[in-house]
Amino acid sequence: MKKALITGITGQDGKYLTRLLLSKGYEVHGLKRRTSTSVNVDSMPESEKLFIHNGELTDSSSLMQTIQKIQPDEIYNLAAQSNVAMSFEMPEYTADLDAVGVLRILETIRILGLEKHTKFFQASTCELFGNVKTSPQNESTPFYPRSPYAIAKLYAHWITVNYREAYNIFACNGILFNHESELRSESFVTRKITMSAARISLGLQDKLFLGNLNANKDWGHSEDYTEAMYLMLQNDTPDDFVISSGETHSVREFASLAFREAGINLEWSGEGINEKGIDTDTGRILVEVDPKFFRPSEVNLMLGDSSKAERILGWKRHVTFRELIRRMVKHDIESLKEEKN
Ligand code: NAP
Ligand code: F7E
Repeated sequence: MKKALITGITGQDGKYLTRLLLSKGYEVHGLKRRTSTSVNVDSMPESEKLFIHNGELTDSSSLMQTIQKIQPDEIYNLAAQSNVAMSFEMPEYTADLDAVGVLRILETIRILGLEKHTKFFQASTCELFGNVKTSPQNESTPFYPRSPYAIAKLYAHWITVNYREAYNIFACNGILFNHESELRSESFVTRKITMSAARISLGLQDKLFLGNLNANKDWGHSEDYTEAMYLMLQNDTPDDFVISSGETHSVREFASLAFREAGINLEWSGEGINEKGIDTDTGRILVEVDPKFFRPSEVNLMLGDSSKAERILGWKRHVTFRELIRRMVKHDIESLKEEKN
C-alpha cells in the first residue's frame, strides 16, 4: 500500500487531495499545526487509513521525525501562508514558511537518504508570472512576481527544480492558477463574494465591500487541481506543469454571476472607488469599493495554458467557471439556511 504525506492537510486542497488518495487506496498521513483552528480537520473523512501528525514547516525537527517515521512514497507540500494580501503584512514569516519551509522538506528527504524512495510535489503558483507581458501563460513564460508571497514561492519553485537536478529527487512543481471551492476560506475573494451573496439574499447582510473589481483571474475548482497534483507524481518523469482553466474573468464578473445565482441581478454604476453594484429590482446598493482591500502591488491579468498537462498527464478540468460559482453559492445558501433553522 502506498503511503502519502500531505502538509497543509487542513486547508482547502488538503481536504480534496485526502479524499482522492484514500479513494485510490493510499495510507494518508497529514501534517497539522498543533494550533490549527481549521474546521476542515473536523470534517476529514472517517478512515482507518488516515493519520494526523503534529508538525510545522518552520520546525525541521518535527519534519524530520514525521518523515523518518512514515517513509512516505509521496509528499504533497500544500502547507503555506497562502494569502497574498497578508504576505505584505507578514513578509518575513511568509518567506520562512513558503520559501525556507520547502527547503526544509527537501533537505529532510536528502538527509534521510530517501531521494530514490520519496516523490515530492510542490504547490507552486501562477503568482510567479505576476506582472505578465504575454498571455496566456505557460511553462516558458518569464516570472515577474509582485508580492512577498509570490517571491517566497519563486524560491520554493527553483529549489524544487534544483533538488531534482542536483540530487535526482522525483520533484515536481504544479504551477497552479487560482482554484476555489465550497471549502475556500472567506479571506479569498470568491468565497467572500459567494457567502455575501448568500447572506444578502437571505436578509442576513446589507452590503459587500470589495477591493479591485478589475483584476482578471483564471479560476477553476480545487477538485480538478488536486487530481493534477496526483497525476504529476504518477508520471514517468518529474517535471513542472501549468494547471489552469484557460479562461479569464474579472472580480466584477464573478460577483455579478454569484449574485445572479442567489436570485439578485446587479447593474454596475460609477467608476474607480465610486463604482457600485445596484440591485436592479430594488435599487439598493449591494456592492461598494473599499480601498482598504487594494494591494500595494497587484496582479491584474492571469490566463493559463495547460496544454502540456493535458498532453502529457491526460489532465483536464471538469468544473467550468459557471459551475464553480453555482456550486459555491448553492452550498453557502443551503448551509446558512440550515444554520438559521
Ligand atoms: P489554504 O487553504 O490556505 O491551506 C494552507 C494550509 O497550510 C492549511 O492547512 C494550513 O494549516 C497550513 N499551514 C499554514 N501554516 C503552516 C505551518 N507553519 N506549518 C504547517 N502547515 C501550515 O491553501 P490552499 O488553497 O489549500 O492551497 C494549497 C497550496 O497551494 C498552498 O501552498 C498555496 O500557496 C498553493 N496555491 C493555492 C492556489 C489556490 O488558488 N488555492 C493557487 C496556487 C497555489 P492551518 O489549518 O493550521 O492554518
Ligand atoms: O484575490 C482581488 C484581489 O485573495 C483575487 C491564493 O490562493 O490565488 C490566490 O491568491 C483577486 C485579487 O486570491 C477583494 O486584489 C478584490 O486581484 O482571492 P484572492 P489571490 O490573491 O489571487 C493564487 C494563485 C495563490 O497562489 C494564492 O495562494 O481579487 N480582490 N476585492 C479581493 N481579494 C480579496 N481577498 N478580498 C477582496 O475584498
